[in-house]
Amino acid sequence: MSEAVSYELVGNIGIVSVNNPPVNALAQVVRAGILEAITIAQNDASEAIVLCCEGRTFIAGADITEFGKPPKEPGLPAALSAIENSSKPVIAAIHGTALGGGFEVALACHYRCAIASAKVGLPEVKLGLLPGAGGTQRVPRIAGVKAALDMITSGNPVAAKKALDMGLVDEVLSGDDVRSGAIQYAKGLVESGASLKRIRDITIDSAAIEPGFFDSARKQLVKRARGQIAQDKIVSCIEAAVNLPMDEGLERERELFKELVTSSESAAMRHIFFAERLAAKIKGLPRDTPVRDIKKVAIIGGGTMGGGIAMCFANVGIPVVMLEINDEALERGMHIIRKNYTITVQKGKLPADQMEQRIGLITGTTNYEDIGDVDLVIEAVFENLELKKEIFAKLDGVCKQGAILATNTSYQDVDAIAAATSRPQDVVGMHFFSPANVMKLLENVRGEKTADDVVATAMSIGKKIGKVCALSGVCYGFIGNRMLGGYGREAQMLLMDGCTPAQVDGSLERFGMAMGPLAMSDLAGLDVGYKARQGRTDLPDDPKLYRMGTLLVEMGRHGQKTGSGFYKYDPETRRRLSDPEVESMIKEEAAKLDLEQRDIGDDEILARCFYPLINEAALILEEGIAQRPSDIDVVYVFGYAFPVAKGGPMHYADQVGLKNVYDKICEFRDLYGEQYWKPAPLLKQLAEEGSTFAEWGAKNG
Ligand code: 3H9
Repeated sequence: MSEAVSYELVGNIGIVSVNNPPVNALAQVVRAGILEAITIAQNDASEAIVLCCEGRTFIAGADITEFGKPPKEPGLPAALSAIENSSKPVIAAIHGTALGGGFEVALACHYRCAIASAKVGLPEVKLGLLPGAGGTQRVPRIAGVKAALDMITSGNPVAAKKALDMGLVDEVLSGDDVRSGAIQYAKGLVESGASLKRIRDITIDSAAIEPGFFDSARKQLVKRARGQIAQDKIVSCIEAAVNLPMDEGLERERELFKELVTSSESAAMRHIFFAERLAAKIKGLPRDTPVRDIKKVAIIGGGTMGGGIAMCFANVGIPVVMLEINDEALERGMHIIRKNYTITVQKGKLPADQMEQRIGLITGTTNYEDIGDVDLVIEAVFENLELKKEIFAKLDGVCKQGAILATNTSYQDVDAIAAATSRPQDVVGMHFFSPANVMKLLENVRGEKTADDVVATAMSIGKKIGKVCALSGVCYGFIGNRMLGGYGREAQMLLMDGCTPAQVDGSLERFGMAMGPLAMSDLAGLDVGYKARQGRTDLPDDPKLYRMGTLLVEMGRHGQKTGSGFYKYDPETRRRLSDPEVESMIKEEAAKLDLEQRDIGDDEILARCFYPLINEAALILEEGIAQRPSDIDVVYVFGYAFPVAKGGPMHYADQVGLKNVYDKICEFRDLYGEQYWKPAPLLKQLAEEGSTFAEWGAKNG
């Protein structure tokens, strides 16, 4: 037997046990081991076979590291055929998460039992793939076409109880001991003379599918897919499950899986899967670095940001004290929190009683003395360094020793804030993204004096509250906002050179950005950038620079909140509409500056907006602000809605070719000046070496 799979006979039940830590992925040794064990079990005294797993989970899927490499025999279909064609019933015993190929193994079994805490799912779409081992053919046969489509195109897991209701599992076991529960269940099946239930033998009633069902599913998925191709192919597979015999359906599924596994989208999404996990690791810090216990949290500031952060902690059962300057502000903050939870309840995503429980965990105060006992404070007041320093000096006075003092600042100097206390080792940046209860990214900022265990705690508590964490060093804007400067600047420069706002945003949205930069500025408020620019002395004296953004604010067009900005907004639907007034104003302003307007295509728009971002990222890497290129990709995908199917700006740059990026930046430098376009030395070096950020990361990250 292979090392990763063992087989033993316990009474009349054969036990196939997979042991391939950490998540029992279906590496070649596992596939071979299952095949061998099932073959042995055919000829021994067993009357039923239980397939279970050691460790924390049932099989969590194919081994993703094998994709993109030459296939190794046996393939998964061979192991699944052996299970399905077994002469004795095979029972999958599920604990943890049965995902992807892992759940497909379970679906090939004749019966599936699970403990109550288990989940099953087909998350392949999140890797730009589709279930390639029968998932698209078997799930519609047992759960129905609509449920299968929802499950496979969302990729979201289903808890055991719901899986039972959907017909995905046959039994939810009592207790946590999956192995003995499954043995009992198997014995019961043997005693009752249960048949070999093969999902493949079920026929789907195609007459029950409404005409046009698949076409309308495709249309609905286009928006969610944001340029990804897997969704459409999943619909094709499920259509095949309805219209073709099982073996032909499996063949179709295999064919489309092969197309996806070699696609650039899936490569990008797999890159992000591993990048996300790598970002949690801190260079030079052992994995088992002790973390501080966080049992109670205080948030300073109950505005939109503070309220959102409070919700993140209440959502995982951690009590929060929210501190505001007066009762009125506090009440406003609590009201926003209640409103946000109510929306979640109305959407059916949270039971009403849980909403009350969560709100019950959030208390308010206006007195610093009341937060002396908390383990973590997160300051979330507006961006004013002096105010933040004052607050940290107060925190230093009241907080217990060992409490972590975090600032949610987006730009300010964490070291200067830390210096306002007598305990800079306990000060760290925890930069949440708005809305904090929704956005996945948490950019933790390590100050010069931040203690290792404080950094480790910020990363681990971030994971606990469901965030994807990345670590940044201290600089203006940290990783994400620092890179954004040139992106926003060029979006406006393009207007002066001949684009309309809709053209700029359209190009970036077709690329896959959730929202173009000008529409995004309208959403955030044009006055925000305007005010930030007022205080800056480092900007070139150039009348072209941010001209439209400035003029629009001066006209009272602050973006969505005033009903107009780069666009106008339908007062009823809030839909954005091109505004001919803005378009002619752009032309007039360009004429005043003697600028020649020209037709600009998508390629130039993408290069002008993204290459400054990539160039800044190269500086960030050289300066050691980011630990590795893939962390920057994580920041952009989870914090700035960069399309995951493009893998983040660093991965994208590698795909375009760093020489191409560098040459273009040099071309723009010659056209528009070095004050905007100055190639980063690292980018130049890698371009000349014919290397990539990924290769640099592997050596230095
Ligand atoms: C598929 O199945 C295709 C089939 O339909 C068709 C085949 C023909 N492979 O996430 P964690 C590593 S596609 C390789 O931190 P958690 C991970 O990188 C697959 N490695 O733990 C990490 O390594 P490290 C469909 C994997 O407890 C370590 O395991 N399945 C895989 O927070 C721990 O991971 C999926 O997409 C893998 N499949 O979460 C499921 N999975 O320690 C993907 C994990 O070096 N996996 N690793 O950083 C997950 O969603 C989560 O890992 C899971 C555990 C929920 C299982």
